[in-house]
Amino acid sequence: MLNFIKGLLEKKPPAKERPPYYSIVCPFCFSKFEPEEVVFRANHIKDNDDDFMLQEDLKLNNWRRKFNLSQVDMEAIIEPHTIPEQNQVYSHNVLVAVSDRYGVETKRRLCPQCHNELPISAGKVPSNIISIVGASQVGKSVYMTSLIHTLQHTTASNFNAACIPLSAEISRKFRQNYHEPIFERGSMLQSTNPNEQQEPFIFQFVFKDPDQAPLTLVFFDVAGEGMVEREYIDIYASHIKNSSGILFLVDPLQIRSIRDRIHIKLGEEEGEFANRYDEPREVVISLFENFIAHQHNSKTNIPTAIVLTKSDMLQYLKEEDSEYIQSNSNVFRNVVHKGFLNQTEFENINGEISRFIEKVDRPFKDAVDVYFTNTAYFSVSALGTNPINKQVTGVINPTRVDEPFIWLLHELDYVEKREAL
Ligand SMILES: Nc1nc2c(ncn2[C@@H]2O[C@H](COP(=O)(O)OP(=O)(O)O)[C@@H](O)[C@H]2O)c(=O)[nH]1
Ligand SMILES: [Mg+2]
Ligand SMILES: [Zn+2]
Repeated sequence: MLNFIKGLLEKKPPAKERPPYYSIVCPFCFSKFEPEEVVFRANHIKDNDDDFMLQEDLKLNNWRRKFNLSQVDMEAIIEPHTIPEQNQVYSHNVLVAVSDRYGVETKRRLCPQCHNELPISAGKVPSNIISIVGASQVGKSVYMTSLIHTLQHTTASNFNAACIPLSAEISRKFRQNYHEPIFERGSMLQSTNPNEQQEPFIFQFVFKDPDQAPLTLVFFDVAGEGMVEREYIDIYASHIKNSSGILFLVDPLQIRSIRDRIHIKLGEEEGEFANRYDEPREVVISLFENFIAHQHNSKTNIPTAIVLTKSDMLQYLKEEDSEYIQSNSNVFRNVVHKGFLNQTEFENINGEISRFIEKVDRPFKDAVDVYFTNTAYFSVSALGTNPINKQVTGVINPTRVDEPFIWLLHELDYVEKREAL
């Protein structure tokens, strides 16, 4: 009897009814379309057939140009509507393969807008794009690197999952351009050159339990300064609009009252201090007006984590009975969530940081409250230490970096939130 009751209690809540298929958000250009709108890449070349010879692919090359990637010639595009029904293959109600007029099958499904090859799971599982946004110099690139590092090394195993780059090319670029410089050499990145836009980093977060749908994670490292170019703004706009979750980064040093205080405490040995700041409130307003409001003209319910970065710097504010940060503050303590979002830890950090933000930058908090309905507050340190002259001397010691991400997973119904037993 007891086991029976226990069994009932442990039973997972009934799974939400799965729709027959899901709309696809392209992880490369972020356009949104239905699975039947995909096109295919031929799996072979025929030199003596104009249709099937190696050829220029305008859509793909246009996309590649935006990210300063080399121009390429490709196999033919196959439009599914030209293929008789008996030569189309469906899996889970999604068109996944076609055979061309030579009888050669292709499973290379492409985005109809940019002609990049879609992940195998596209259309069969929800597409979840997580955007990392914030003003220039808030720490987006460093945080993205530290987050992916942590997802791969600890979060994945804590949630019985694996975090896998979508392609060998993404894996290599992430390692060479981000992970090795920061985690192996301790050197900070040059600020993202607006003329050399980094294409999105795409990872699959796959649970070992086959009943749990995987997530496609897209991290787009935005050059804040580059957001003036029309083409780039367009990509960025659909990126945000079609996101399932937003990590909105705020640098405590962008907040004037905090900056002045830390300046006084640090005196001479102050290390890196960006000299130009956008007020967080201006960033949130421009984010909303340029990228979100266009569509809905009201609040957005995209879950948005407001993330205070560089929390290691807050040690200069900490004092017993300080009105800002006390010595026993949650921000200095790393917390590991394992299997679920720990409710008490979540409520502690959310409460502390939202009160902190309210105290130091009320206009920003008000703007967030006006535009976003589903928010929570976090603090992270991607490095655990303050680099001097763009160089970290000791070991990198990330603090609470995956917590906002796990909260987003919870809001998207991938993990539960509860008290530790
Ligand atoms: N103290 C401290 N500084 C950080 C941390 N993360 C980033 N920074 C500093 O912030 C600078 C800008 O970071 P970056 O990620 O390039 O900013 P982005 O312009 O938003 O991509 C870095 O060069 C570091 O000096 C952190 O966790 N702690
Ligand atoms: Mg950057
Ligand atoms: Zn696309």
